[in-house]
Order: sequence, then structure tokens, then C-alpha cells
Amino acid sequence: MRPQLLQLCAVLPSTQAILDDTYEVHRLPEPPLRAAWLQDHAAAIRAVVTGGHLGIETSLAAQLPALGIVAINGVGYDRIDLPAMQRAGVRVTNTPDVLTDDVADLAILLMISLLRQLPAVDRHVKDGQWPHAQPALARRASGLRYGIVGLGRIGRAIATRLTGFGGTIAYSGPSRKDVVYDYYPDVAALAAVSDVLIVATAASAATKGLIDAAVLAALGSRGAIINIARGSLIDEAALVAALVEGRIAGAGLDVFENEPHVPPALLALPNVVLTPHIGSATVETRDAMGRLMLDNLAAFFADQPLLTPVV
Ligand code: 8YV
Repeated sequence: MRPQLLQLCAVLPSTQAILDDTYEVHRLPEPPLRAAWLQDHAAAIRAVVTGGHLGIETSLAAQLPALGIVAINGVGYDRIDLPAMQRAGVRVTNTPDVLTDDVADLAILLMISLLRQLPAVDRHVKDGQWPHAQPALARRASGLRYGIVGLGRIGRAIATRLTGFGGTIAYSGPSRKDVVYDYYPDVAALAAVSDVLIVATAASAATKGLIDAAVLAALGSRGAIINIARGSLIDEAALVAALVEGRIAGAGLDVFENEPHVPPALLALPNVVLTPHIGSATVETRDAMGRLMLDNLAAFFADQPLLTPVV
């Protein structure tokens, strides 16, 4: 008999085909039908597949007594209560490394798009304005002071890309790394010496609201912020206020506090570039993530060491 699995997120058709072949895949019905579904199926569910942005509610996991593994199709595990999983003896896996380059690419894309006003100039041409007017001059993206919040896998990949930009690179984080970039233990101190502050650190209870009003004030009215990590890392209300009042120069954001909802004030601002949490959203990377997620599941059910365990 195929193991029973609860799937909480969409995956590529190629990944889905293997999931469907290997497991008896269930989807969680909406609340009106959920209680009945749980009564009929919860006891048999041995694995959960979920996205990094979704995780699993601790209360749902607690209703799955046979649960042995939560396989995340993503790198972030901030939406999963790891101590609760450990207490329940549930393993958790994620998909690190395979998405690093895509997410780092997006950070650079957002930065250049923001400073060179890509959305506005694209609009300018498509609206037929080119023969009539020149768009406003943009700001240079190279030769700046780049500050990276969090020099993990993705932060390092961003730094590598930025070495081609001819500016200076500094970083903040809990500890100094063996790198040539300048280290600032304090995020506000990093912001104070940055023209572009790029948020690339993992979200957790400890880093919630890490980028607060004081950090934004330190970044200042010429400074731009880029976030490809998690919305919870930035105090979004403070960010919106700073942008609306011109206390920072602009923002390039792929992630938000309450996705897929974006603060309405951001939608009207010209100095903001927004993307819908697409850091890892390429065919190649989603395929690689799917394969790693499947390999972790297979290892779990074969009683083999997990490839990329979180706990
Ligand atoms: C995706 C992500 O949103 O990896 C992560 O943590 O946030 C993204 O890659 C998602 O996990 C895809 O399922």
C-alpha cells in the first residue's frame, strides 16, 4: 500500500506525477469539510508536503498522529514550529542550495529595476511616449555601498554578484564570517553606511521586525531597500510610512507580511518595485526543488538518512 500524504501546496506537474505515483495524495478541504476529512483520514497521514511560505499550522500537525515527515518544497521553515515537531518526533526537510542562484538573481534584478526605473521606462515605451518625451533620469546601480543583511547561502550569492558592481560590500548577521566584506554586528549601523540594503536573512521569532523604523532612518532618504527573504523581517507599517514620506528612496520587494496581500499604499508609489514572491519561481529551480523534496520523502520512507534535514 502506498503511504498516505497530505499535500498543502502546488508543485510542478513533473513533481506532481511522481508524488501521485508514489503516494496516496490527499488535499486538505476548506474549513466546512475539514473536520469530516480529518476524522476519516488524519490517522493515516504519514507525510506532509508544503511550501516554504506556507509551512504547517501546529494545530493541524497535532491532529496527524502518524505524521513522520514534513517535506518543505522551499528553503524557509519559519512557518513551522520546529520544537513542536521535534517533541512529536516529526522530521522536517527543506530544499536549500538549489534555489540560491535564482533568489540572488532576483535581488539584483529588483535593485537594478528600482534604481534604473525599469517599470516606468517599460511603460513609457509601451504607452507610445518615446517619440514625445524622455523619461526622467534614473539613478546609477553600480559603484554603490551595498549592505547585505544576513550572509548565508543566498546573502553570499548576492555578494558574489555584487562584486561585479564596483562598489563596497558589507554585511550584518549574528556572527562574523570568513569573508573580505566589512562586518557590522548591528543592522542599523550597516544601514547607515549603505546606499542599498538587501535583506537576505532567515525569518524567525528572533528576526521578526529586524528592519524597524530606526534601521530605515539610518538608511536615510538616499537609501533603497530590497527584500527577497520574508516580509516579517521588515516592520511593514514603518516601511510604508518611510516610503510615503520620502524618508527612504525606494524599495524592491518580493515578499510581504501578509501575502498575497500588499499594503495598498505601496501600489501607488513610483519608487517601489513589487514582485509576487517569485524568488525561486523558474522552471529549472522549481524542478530541482521538487526532486530534492521527493528524494527527502523517499529517503524517509526507505529509512535512509534524509538529504537535507532541518530537524
Ligand atoms: C517559495 C520560498 O515561495 O523557499 C522558500 O522558502 O519562500 C519560496 O521558494 C515556496 O517555498 C515554493 O513552494
